[in-house]
Amino acid sequence: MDPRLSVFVGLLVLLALASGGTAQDVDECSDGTDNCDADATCYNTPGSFSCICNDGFGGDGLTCNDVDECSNNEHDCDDDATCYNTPGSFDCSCNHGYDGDGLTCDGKNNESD
Ligand SMILES: [Ca+2]
Repeated sequence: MDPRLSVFVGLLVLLALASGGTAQDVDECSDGTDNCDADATCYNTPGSFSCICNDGFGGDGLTCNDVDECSNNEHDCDDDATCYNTPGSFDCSCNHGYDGDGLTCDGKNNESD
């Protein structure tokens, strides 16, 4: 190899190394080297990555905690249902004497009203 060419190639390698990996991005998410919370989703970005808490969880992505929709009043349970907090979500259950899916509850005994 021409000595001038080998110097040129050497400079190119140094430039690639000095550019901080922008030439060849590392996908920390697929590598598993990210430090996202177990309840967060990792998004690879050029030269880095970001962590976003999943739906139903709040936090900075590195630490995510369940949102208690029941105590925060963020649920959409029927007025005649009881809200039960669950990890990442919540359940609605119609109160005794009411039928429905928890989001909509109908009284069974209209004659007792
Ligand atoms: Ca919850």
